[in-house]
Amino acid sequence: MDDLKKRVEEITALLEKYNYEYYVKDNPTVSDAEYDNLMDELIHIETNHPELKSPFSPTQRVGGQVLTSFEKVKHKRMMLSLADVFNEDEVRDFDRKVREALGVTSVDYMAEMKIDGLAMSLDYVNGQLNYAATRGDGNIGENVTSNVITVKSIPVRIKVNQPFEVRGEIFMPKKSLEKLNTERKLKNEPLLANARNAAAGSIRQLDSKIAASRGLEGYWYYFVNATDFGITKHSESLKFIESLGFKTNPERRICHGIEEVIAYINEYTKKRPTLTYDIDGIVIKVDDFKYYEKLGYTAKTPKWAIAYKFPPEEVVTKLRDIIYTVGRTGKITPNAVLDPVRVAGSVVGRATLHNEDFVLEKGLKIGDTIVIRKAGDIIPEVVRVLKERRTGNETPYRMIDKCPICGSALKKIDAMHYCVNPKCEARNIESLIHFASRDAMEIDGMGPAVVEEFFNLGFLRNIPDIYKLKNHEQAILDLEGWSHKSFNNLMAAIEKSKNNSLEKLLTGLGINEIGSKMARTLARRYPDLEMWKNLEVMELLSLADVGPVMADSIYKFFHDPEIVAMLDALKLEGVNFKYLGPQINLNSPFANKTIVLTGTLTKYGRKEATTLLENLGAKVTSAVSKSTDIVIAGVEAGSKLEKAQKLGIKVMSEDEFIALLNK
Ligand code: 3B8
Repeated sequence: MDDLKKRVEEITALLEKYNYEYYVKDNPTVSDAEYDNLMDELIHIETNHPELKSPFSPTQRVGGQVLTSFEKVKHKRMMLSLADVFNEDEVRDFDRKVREALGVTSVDYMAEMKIDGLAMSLDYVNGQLNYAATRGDGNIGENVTSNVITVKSIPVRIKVNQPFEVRGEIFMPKKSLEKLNTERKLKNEPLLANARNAAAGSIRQLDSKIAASRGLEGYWYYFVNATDFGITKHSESLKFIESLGFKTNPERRICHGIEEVIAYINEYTKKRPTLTYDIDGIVIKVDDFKYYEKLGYTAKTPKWAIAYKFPPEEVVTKLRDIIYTVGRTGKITPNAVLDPVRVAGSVVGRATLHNEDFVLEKGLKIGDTIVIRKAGDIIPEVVRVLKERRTGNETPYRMIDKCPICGSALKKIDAMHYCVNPKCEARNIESLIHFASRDAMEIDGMGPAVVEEFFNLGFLRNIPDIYKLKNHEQAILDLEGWSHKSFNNLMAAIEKSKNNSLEKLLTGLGINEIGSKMARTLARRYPDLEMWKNLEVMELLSLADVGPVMADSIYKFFHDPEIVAMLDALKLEGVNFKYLGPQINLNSPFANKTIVLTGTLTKYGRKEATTLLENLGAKVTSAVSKSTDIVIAGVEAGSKLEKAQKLGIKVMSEDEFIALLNK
């Protein structure tokens, strides 16, 4: 047995060494076959002797763990983020403030790539990875170790026994993102808009096999305990963690004074497209630790570092046309039709123009040469017209005055134009799409394209028609792209939707002002749709969170004879009208209580605690007042706790709260 244990340790040490050579140094010393043989031997031993299997075994780094949720981790030291600056002047301002605070004429900085990924903390105890955690709110993050260890360049053991924490970025290299998006396109899944979303989405997978398949990487840029090791400079701390096996980004440079920083920024602005990963800026850090304390911190950011963010990429293209879309509420939106161009990682052919005023302000004419970019790196927007490029052949813009779909006159409300014809096809199509959508009735296989096709063929005119689609079986099977299997799947999804809880139906009905969150709150309060037909405006107004506009909208909706008829038809089809979510337990000490959460809750996050309390019939609010019944105070509770004590409101600790949850 001891021999086997020794062999496991031997193989583990070898595989860790080979991982390091291959994934960190990019310099393998063994063949794939040799590596695979060792891995097979280890798998074999672990299968026959599960007691010898460690969660950090090299065999576990291909994924396999499936969690139901991520545990919370309280960071040993606050995990801060960086303040952003957007131009050269602001970079110089930063330098000036640093020099003034320190009373020196020039400062050495370290300039680094600002990687577009997900910040991560790696904590080691006795030389063994203890956890990998996300930043979260800086105080409490999530334990995502099972996913992070699938990044094979990360050491799970280090040759240091002291408390040890490094921080860095987990990211998805450009190649991995492209591959993932190609796969998603084939499967008709929505594409990931950027590297950050892709990395965050991968690390949030509960099944670590998925994270393992995403080709993630990590660079480590901050050594929390550096001074405990006698290290005096950031640049040295990076060399030190590198010597322990951590991958650091080689594209870094010590800059003597701000002019060298500016030169570095200019150099890497040019080099950016040649990097194998996405960066969204440059990080500038004071190199010498002896200055850190003097420079200090704000609540969220250190004052000894800053992030210079690149301006969004701007691209020139042509405005070919302006076309209009009609939303579910009848809202008319002008859209720019563009010559397709590549911008910030994807090809763009459309951009929203919001409303008439926006187009007039920008002074757009059809045929214009224009500049576009992506706002927040995701949504394409028109920046400006290049008037000097006009030829005289451009067509002036005029807002339409009739609905492009049904032809009825548009009505202008504030800045927006609306088609107010309730029978407008476009509005009906949008309503049907909304009803079937994920937040609403969640009918798989009934996306926008299917709804539109069925609508145009006359199979679907209104919501109850969805439940009569089975009568069109032969006609649907005759359509291109449909098989018995896909038809049956759709029918099953439609049947399933009949059993949805009330909040999904309420969301799907598309009552103005009622989104999915409000629908849930209201469904708890009035758990049967039949009750809704008799609600008075005054009663609705008495509810917290319901204002006059919403109350009026709900009242009008349920007093519209056509809608009443539609609801009766749905009931006849067997659609459930009742709330099926967690029942309010009137015996719970939290039922009907108004509760404020303050401080940091360590077991449940704030969101989770709120849901738990709401499910018990409590109302969770943010400000302490006379009408507050209970204040639940977590770690480091501040002014709200003081106020509660002043007002004599009952205060509960997190432990008391947890103990009473199941009462
Ligand atoms: C302190 C130093 C936050 C960061 C930091 O590539 C701090 O250094 C930080 F409070 O967020 N995205 C980097 C990157 C991010 C940070 C950093 N260095 N290279 C990044």
